[in-house]
Amino acid sequence: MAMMIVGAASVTEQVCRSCGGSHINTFLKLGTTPLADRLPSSIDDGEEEPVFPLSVAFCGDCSLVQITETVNPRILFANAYPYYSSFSQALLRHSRDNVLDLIERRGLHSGSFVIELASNDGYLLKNYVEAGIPVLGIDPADGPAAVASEFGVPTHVAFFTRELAESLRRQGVRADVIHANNVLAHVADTNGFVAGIALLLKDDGVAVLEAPYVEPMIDHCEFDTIYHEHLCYFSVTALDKLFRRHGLYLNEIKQLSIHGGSLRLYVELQERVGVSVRDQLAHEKAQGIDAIDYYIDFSATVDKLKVDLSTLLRRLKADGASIAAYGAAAKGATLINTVGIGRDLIDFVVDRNTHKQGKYMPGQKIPIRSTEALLEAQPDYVLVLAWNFLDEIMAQQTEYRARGGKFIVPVPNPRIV
Ligand code: JHZ
Ligand code: ZN
Repeated sequence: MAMMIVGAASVTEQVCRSCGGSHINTFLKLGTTPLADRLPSSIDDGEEEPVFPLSVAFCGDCSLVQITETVNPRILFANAYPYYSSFSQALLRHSRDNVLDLIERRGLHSGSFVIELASNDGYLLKNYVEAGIPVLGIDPADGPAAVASEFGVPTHVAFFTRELAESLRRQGVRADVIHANNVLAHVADTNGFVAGIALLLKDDGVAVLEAPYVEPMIDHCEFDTIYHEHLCYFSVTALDKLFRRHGLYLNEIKQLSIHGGSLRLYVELQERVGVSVRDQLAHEKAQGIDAIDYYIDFSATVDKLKVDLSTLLRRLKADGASIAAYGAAAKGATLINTVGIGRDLIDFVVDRNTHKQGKYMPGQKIPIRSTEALLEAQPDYVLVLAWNFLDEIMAQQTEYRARGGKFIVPVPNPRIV
């Protein structure tokens, strides 16, 4: 169903999203790509898929890595957004462990209050509900929010903004814990979002955020995690400056393996910066992550990976092999569209997410099927687009492998396993 879009489809930013500085250096251009989570319902629905420029820049003033194009969030998130967190067991375990740790460390109980921004299908908050701790989810995507309500997670369907935070605060809402996983990088008004967190925290509350970390993205050539939903690629240096601007302090961090390497950030209204943050700031300085030189070679590394992967797939195909792909992930859309992997190479993509099955990959229009299709068709190779869940996928596909099937992992260098 067509929806009314208020405002332009996209804008090209001229200044830094975080500090407003004008020393923006573009270091990677991925051309124009379609939207990674907008899955066409047919190969030819007569509708031209919109494409947008995808270029990455470094801010010389605050060190934030960011894309320069902002696509209207109503186009990105509100209309049939197909990402549902609960399809990965590893992510569910990861989220549950996080909640249990916080309940214990902060002594949370039935009188506490927890908010999650971008609560999706309730994958995280349901753990608090089980423990009898009151929660509120906030998420603009109505499909996932409806599932959350079924889990007993009350969800306010809206974008989280400073204005929403002000209105909740006027109603007396303040939280002991605010979760925000994989959402800070998605928000166009970065400063408004952080200001909203500051408004909703109790004086001794903590905001616990997760975001992919720019260091492994560069070092492991995870360029496919770049797409229009991801406006920012954070370093600790850039985050520290962002939070301080709003009277918040990044006091503790943890490095996590999820999504190819992420940071968990513990942010509070009181300044008590711990050794984990001090050490990582020193590490980033020593590595040069706070300077443009660190990013300059990335474009050549990405180009090499693109050529290597394309060559590998074309060679296998020329030798008569059949190839499918695993995971209709957003990052998969970047990979296939920037490398040029179409239906001539990949017969189909499988995904557990029932909301993605029956649809097509953006741009290349490769059909998405259920994971059973792997045993039905037994392709010789499967390109793992959701390489961040490789262990989970391999464990699940023992039968496919026992029958001789092989996986191709695209990053950091294409390899067959
Ligand atoms: P997944 C997501 O990106 C969403 P995506 C979002 N854009 C974001 O910010 C990042 O994460 C961090 C499927 N799957 O989660 C599920 C199986 O089929 O890595 C997903 O469709 N079987 C907000 O979309 C896809 O693969 C499985 O066993 O790039 C994985 O996508 C598992 C584990 C997953 O990220
Ligand atoms: Zn900046």
